[in-house]
Order: sequence, then C-alpha cells, then structure tokens
Amino acid sequence: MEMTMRWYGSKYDTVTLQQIRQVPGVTGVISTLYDTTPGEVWQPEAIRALKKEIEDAGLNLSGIESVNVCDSIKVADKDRDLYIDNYIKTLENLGKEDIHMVCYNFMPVFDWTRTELARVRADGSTVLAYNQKAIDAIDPNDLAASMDKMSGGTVLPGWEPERMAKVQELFEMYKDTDGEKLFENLVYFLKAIMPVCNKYDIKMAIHPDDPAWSVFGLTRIINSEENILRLMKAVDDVHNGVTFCSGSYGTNLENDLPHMIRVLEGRIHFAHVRNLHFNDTSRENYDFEEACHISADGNFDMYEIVRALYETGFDGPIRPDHGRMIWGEKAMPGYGLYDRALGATYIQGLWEAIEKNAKRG
Ligand code: CS2
Ligand code: MN
Repeated sequence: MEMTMRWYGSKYDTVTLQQIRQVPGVTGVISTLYDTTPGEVWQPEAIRALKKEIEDAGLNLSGIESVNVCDSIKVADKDRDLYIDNYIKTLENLGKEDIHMVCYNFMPVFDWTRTELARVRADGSTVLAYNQKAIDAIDPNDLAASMDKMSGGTVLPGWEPERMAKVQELFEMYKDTDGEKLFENLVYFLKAIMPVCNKYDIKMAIHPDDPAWSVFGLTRIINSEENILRLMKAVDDVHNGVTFCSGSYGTNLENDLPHMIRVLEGRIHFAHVRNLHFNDTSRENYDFEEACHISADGNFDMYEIVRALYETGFDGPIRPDHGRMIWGEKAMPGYGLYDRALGATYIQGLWEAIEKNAKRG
C-alpha cells in the first residue's frame, strides 16, 4: 500500500503540500482538477501542471478522486455517448501522464449526505454526523440551503452551489431511473471505458454510496456486498474495481467490512479507512458520527479491516478519510490536517504490526 492524503489543490485547500509531506509515511496525494465540471474533457496541460506542482513538493500524484460522471451518463439521456467519449478522452489524457487509479461514484444528484458538519463531541472536537430524524424532516429542496448554512460557506464536494441551484431539475431528471436502470447505465458506461483503461492500465475504483441506502427517494446501488459483487461480475475486468470506503459501507452495520474486503480480493484499488461511532441504531432515529480512526472510539474493528487489506495483498493507495476538527484548526469539514495525520500514522502502525507478525509466521 501507499499511504496518501486527499488534497484539494492550492486554490481551495487550507492544508499545504509541504504540511502533507511532513506527515510520517505519507508519500502521495490524491487530487483532482477542481476547476472542471463533470462532462468536460480534462486538458493535458492542466493535468501536467497539477502533477508537477505535487512532484515539486516531493510527493506523488497517486490517483484521482474523482473524475465525476455527469448526470447524462447516469440517467442515459440522449447525450450520454457524447459524454462517455469525453470521459474516455479524459482517461486517455490521464493515462498519458502515467496516472493509473481513478475514483468515481455513481450516486444520483447528491454525493455524500450528512445532517451536521460540526457536531461537538465530549472532548470538544467537531465531526460530521448523520441523524435520520433530521433527514426525514428536510424537504430535499431546502437541503442545499441548510447544508450551506451548516458548512459556514465552505463548498463541499457534490454540493456545489451551481449544482444545488438546479436541484429540482436534477430530481426531475432522475424520476424514471430506478435501481435496475441505474445499474444498467453503470454497466454500459464501464463497458465503454474498459478499452481505454486496458490500454493505459487505469484502474477504475467506484466509491460506495454514503450513506449506504437511498436518500430522498433517489435510488442508490453501490451499498452492499451483494451489489458490489454483482457489478464486479457484470464487467469482469480488473480495471473495473472498487474504492473500499469503510466509513461509507459501514453506515449500514449489516455490512461485514473485513469480509467484504476478502471477497473483493484483487478488485480493491483504493482504500478509505475511517471509523464511525453509532449513537442509535433504531430505524426512526438512526444516528452516527464520524469518530477518530482508532477502534476504541467507534463501532468498527480497524485492526480487522487493515488485516483484511494486508492479507488480500492490497497494494494501492490508501488514505485516512474524514477526520475530526481538533486543536482549533479551521478547514473544510472532514478535511483538516491534524486528525487525518493521526489517522495516517495509526493505520501505518496497524499495518506494520500485521506485516511483521505475518512475516514471522
Ligand atoms: C468522499 C466522497 O469526502 C468524501 O466523503 O469519500 O466525496 C468521494 O470523494 C466521492 O464520493 C468519490 O467520487
Ligand atoms: Mn470515502
């Protein structure tokens, strides 16, 4: 594995590449071109400039999160082939720059959904949280406004104001797309891009839906062992792979995370490792918050998660996922430096212990 951190680019991120370089063991960053919109072809010069900036700081550009898939492809409207061609051109330009891992998701309208961006915990840290009652009380058309208020003006991935301005139109666009259709459209997209992925050895890594169930009546399909395996079989090519995000699959406690990692052996190309703390698991008041990475703070056995990655020979980029906001840091919710740095060193500690233990037999 290669330990990495997500970086939002010098224009948007409060965290610098120089700071990331000082996090023990981190050798790469995962980034994207934040000025592009889904559907657009990424220009070689822009990719090269991003890569150069990162390499000049002594780090690798270890993969892209994300090349977002536009709604035309997800709903299969009349423009989908045109946008798939654009996506292929983008992959070709990435491949020519020696980039071999691309994360994406196939969630309709929204990326991840939380009801609080700064819930205060007992120790004074703040975290992202989800509460079912709060979700049920929201009219999706007000969600953008309430998210905007909660984020204190920070633009969150998937919740860009331009996008939220046409949220009603987006809901309308998806009204005939049920789970089966969305799955078919995803398979169509993957089959179309596999040749270019094979040519440049680009491993596509689908990020799971977060939370792992349908929200606001919009279907979601990448949320369980059964569904992800179905996708792996439908396009049975190593380049059709997975971002294993423990915090997203783990929103549904029925997902056995270490077991999922084992059955996905060989198809996990990127790992997001984080923990969740559940306060309530009843249907009406389901409530969880994003804990710090260590097992003791949440509901997941982080040792077993890392062990499963190690034992299945995972060798892609791995990153701590959302961290808490601690030590007075002001940063994008989930993406401060300090707690993610603690997460990165903790995961490496687990990895080192597991590896040494395995080698000693
Ligand atoms: C990420 C997702 O911050 C996060 O929750 O894990 O936004 C992720 O980057 C996208 O879903 C991947 O396309
Ligand atoms: Mn994730």
